[in-house]
Amino acid sequence: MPEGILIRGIGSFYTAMTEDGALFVLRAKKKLRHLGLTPMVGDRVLFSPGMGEEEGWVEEILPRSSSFVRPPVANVECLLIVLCPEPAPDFLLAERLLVECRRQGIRSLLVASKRDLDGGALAEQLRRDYAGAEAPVFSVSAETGEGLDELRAAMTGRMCCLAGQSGVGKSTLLSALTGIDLEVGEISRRIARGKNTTRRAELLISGDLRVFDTAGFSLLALSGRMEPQSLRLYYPEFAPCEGHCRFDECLHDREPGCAVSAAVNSGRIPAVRRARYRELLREVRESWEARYD
Ligand SMILES: Nc1nc2c(ncn2[C@@H]2O[C@H](COP(=O)(O)OP(=O)(O)OP(=O)(O)O)[C@@H](O)[C@H]2O)c(=O)[nH]1
Ligand SMILES: [Mg+2]
Ligand SMILES: [Zn+2]
Repeated sequence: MPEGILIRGIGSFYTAMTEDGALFVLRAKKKLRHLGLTPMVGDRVLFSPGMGEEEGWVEEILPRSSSFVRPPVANVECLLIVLCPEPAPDFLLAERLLVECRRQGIRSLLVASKRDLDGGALAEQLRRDYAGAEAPVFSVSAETGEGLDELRAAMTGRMCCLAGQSGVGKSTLLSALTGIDLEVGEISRRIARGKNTTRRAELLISGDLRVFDTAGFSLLALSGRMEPQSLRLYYPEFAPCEGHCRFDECLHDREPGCAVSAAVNSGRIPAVRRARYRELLREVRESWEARYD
């Protein structure tokens, strides 16, 4: 049975692309729906091609390495977390996205865009604050083209997706990176608009790049509940401190004798990173305590 990757989904129709670039229009087999499986853009699938003008069928969805609900995309391997000087950075959103990536084993890149506006100051700040976060920082401008080659090189060979608040320049960056005129995309998007706008996602392929074009990455809450004790595991900076706190169950919040507090006081962990961890911890706790509501 042929294998392909779903590059587009509109309503209940999906477009699969095979290794040699052939395209097939497919619908999901009933048996998948009965199993509660909905194909997502980015899915690798086994399918039976349709005869002539008829659409074919998605027969099987191969295991996903990662998945997001909003936007609904599967197999993201690298998330570009885009921030910029104007609108002012939403650091807490970036923090949530970093945690989500580590939970799902997705590589994360911090992209400081619109560097023509601040001469790279935001990128420098991110390099300080996230020095130990295992998320390399890229300083780019879609306007001048600065930094795009380096970013492109980091994206090559991985299924990438851009995320970040509205107005940070994701669409502009996506066009600059791929050379794909997304104006055209806008038009077809408008035609396809209707009941499924929020579910729209498309995998763009340009040379060696494979990037999802998604409508608004509104991952404002962590997907799925998390035990408050787990959050600290997604902070690589904390790893050297584990086992050195006074309490075994230390959440590195405000407990006495906390090794993370000591590391912050001595400057080994940036204070803002710890402050953002605390904010996120509060959210995770609230959601955890409300789990039986
Ligand atoms: N100065 C400057 N402006 C930029 C740059 N990139 C994008 N912009 C501007 O920033 C604004 C927002 O850009 P978009 O690409 O629409 O932002 P977006 O992240 O896709 O926003 P949403 O689709 O709402 O999530 C536009 O007015 C762009 O012209 C850049 O590198 N430099
Ligand atoms: Mg956009
Ligand atoms: Zn501690």
